[in-house]
Amino acid sequence: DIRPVTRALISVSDKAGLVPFATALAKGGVELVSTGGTRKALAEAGLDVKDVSDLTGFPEMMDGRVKTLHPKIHGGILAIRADAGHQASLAEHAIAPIDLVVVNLYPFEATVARGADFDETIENIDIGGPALIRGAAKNHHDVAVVVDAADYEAVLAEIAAHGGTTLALRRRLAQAAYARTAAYDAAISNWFAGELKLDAPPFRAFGGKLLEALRYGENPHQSAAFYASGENRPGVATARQVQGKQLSFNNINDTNAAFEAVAEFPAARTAAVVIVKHANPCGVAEGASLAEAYRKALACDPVSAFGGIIAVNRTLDAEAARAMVEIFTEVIVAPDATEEAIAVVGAKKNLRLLITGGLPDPRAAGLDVRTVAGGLLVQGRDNASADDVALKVVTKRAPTAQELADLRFAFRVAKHVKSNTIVYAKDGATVGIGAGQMSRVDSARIAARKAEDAAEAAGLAAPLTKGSVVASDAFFPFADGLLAAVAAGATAVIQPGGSMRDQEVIDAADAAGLAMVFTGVRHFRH
Ligand code: 93A
Repeated sequence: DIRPVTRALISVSDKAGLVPFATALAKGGVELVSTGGTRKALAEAGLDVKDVSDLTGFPEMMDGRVKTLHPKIHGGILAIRADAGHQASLAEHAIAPIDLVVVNLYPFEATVARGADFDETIENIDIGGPALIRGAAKNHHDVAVVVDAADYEAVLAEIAAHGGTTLALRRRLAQAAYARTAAYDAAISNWFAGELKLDAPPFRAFGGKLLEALRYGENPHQSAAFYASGENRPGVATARQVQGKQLSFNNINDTNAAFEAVAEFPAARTAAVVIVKHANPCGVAEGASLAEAYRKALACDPVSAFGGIIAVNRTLDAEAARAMVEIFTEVIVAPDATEEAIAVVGAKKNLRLLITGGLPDPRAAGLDVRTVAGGLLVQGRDNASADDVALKVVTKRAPTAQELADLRFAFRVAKHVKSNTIVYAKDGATVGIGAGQMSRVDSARIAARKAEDAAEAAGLAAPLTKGSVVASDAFFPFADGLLAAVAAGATAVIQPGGSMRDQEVIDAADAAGLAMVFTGVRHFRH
């Protein structure tokens, strides 16, 4: 699979490293062909270089807009060496094969960066260069393509070692070539989007399809739009809106948080409801029916649930819908809904009802993308499931069957609460959720205090955290977070473990008679 290099087409805007590279090629007997500026630079270095127009019989024209765009060039690049028909075409049209294409593009990004005006920026969109690169990369079986001076060395080394390039190198170079043209086109479309004041230009780089322009973003002074990622995942992006006002940016974000969380509960096993406010669950419960699960979820934090988003894991029925329309709710999202339930929701004209047709698979791989200044941060979705983690009992006392069921429930919920996360749960319902604090102790205290508030509102003698279990999204770095949970009345704990002070935390749990299990899996969510 070695391909000797007899003819190289070199057309580079950035001439760094060019002369030594071309000199080495020429010494190896390679015929050099170049565009105007490149040819001039090489000729000045004393090298023998042909002009592209010597091959095409056409001059560069239209201020350089058309230089290499010619069948004599592209035929020489794209001809398959082992194809008799292609070889016949080369011969018939007197086309010289090209074995190496070296191109770096008009400096579009640098032109934008230095604040050039519109016309100059447009003129710096390279057309012929990407065509050369893409053609050579396509025909990498026979042709090597170099888009980065950093690869000059590798090409020379292979020619010296093997008298030509290896298929392995040509493949690697082809991949780099397409990465370069993709990034180049993304830079052009992002610049265009910025010029046209379109929303969220970076997402265009992902090929996202615009679903709708939103009235505004997280706040009224921010523009916003909703894009489809193309991922086949039932949810807010693919849902049918049965009724209600247009979804806002925050509605979409919160609805997604609620629906991804409720999808952790297999519909065949249990009915489940998640109520979300500001992207955090404020009540989650399982039950024999959706109506029962909703009442349990609502009881966790009825104050926060006002104006919230409700997600259910089963077909929404009329009984559940009747319970839900009793207080003000922004959105209900369900895999499906009965006609009767739709009619019940219909009484509230503004309430948005979304039908997704299914639940997203919490175990599915996928991407999580966010922006940072000057960059995009991409990670695999947190697709670890509470059902799959092997629990390790670390205390003297092992959890009872009821505690164990609630521990798994609480950890399932904790995955969907912003860190630092503390979730108290009892009888398949959250009874206190502490989210988004910078210290785990604070999350534990907030969750306990919310449970006290809920108990007071419900006229209960004691908060439901008494005799509850508690989940922590990450290990307790010290015993203090655990002691706060003990003070709130928790009897069992689920947490990843892995702290330097695990033993200190285990000792504190033993001293309080707690049962504690380690998951080995962390669910940070920021
Ligand atoms: O204006 S172009 O899009 N038209 C072309 O046919 C063409 N062929 C190569 N630009 C074209 N190029 C680009 O010219 C190359 O990508 C390279 O960046 C540049 C090198 O020009 P010169 O050798 O004149 O400096």
